[in-house]
Amino acid sequence: MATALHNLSDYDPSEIPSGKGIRIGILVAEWNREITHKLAEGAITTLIQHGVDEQDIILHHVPGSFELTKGADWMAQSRKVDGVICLGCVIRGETPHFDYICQGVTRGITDLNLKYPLPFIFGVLTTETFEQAAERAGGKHGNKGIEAAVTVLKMIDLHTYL
Ligand code: DLZ
Repeated sequence: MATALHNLSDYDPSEIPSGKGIRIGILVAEWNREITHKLAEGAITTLIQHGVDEQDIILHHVPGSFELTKGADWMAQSRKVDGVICLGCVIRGETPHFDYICQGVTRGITDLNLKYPLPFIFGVLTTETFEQAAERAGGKHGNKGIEAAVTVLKMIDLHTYL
C-alpha cells in the first residue's frame, strides 16, 4: 500500500498558508466511527493550529461514506464554506459493497470539484482491514485527517492566485 511509505501527518508547517478568516466544512461518515472521529480530530486540530477560527469550522455527519458526496454538495450550496473536507473509512471485509462505495464516493467528490469553484478534499481511507485504517487515523502512518486539513488550506490559497 502506497501510504505505508508515506506518513500522512508529515508536512512542513512553514509552508502552510494561514487559515485566518477561512470557513471550512467537514463531513464525517458514521460508518467505522472509531476511525472517522479520529480523522475529524486530526483535521480540526490542524485547521486551528493554522489559524482557522473554531467557529469557522462547520462539522456535520452523514451515515456512510457513500453519503459524503450529497452532504458536501448541500454544504457547497449553502455558500457558507470556502472548502469542504470529506472524511470516511471503507474497509473491504468480505462484501462487494467496498468497490461500489469506493467508486461512488471517488467519482462523487471528483464531480463536485468540477462543479463548484471551491475544493472538496478526499479524506477517505480505503483499506483491507480495520488495523490498516487505525494505522492511518493517528497510528504509525499518521492521520489522514491532518493531510486533508493541510490540503484544503493549500487549495484555497492556490485559488486566490488563479
Ligand atoms: C453498507 C456499507 C458497508 C458494507 N461498508 C461501509 C464501510 O466500510 N464504510 C462506510 O463508510 N460505509 C459503509 N457502508 C455504508 C454506505 O456508505 C452507505 O451509507 C449505505 O450503503 C447507504 O447508502
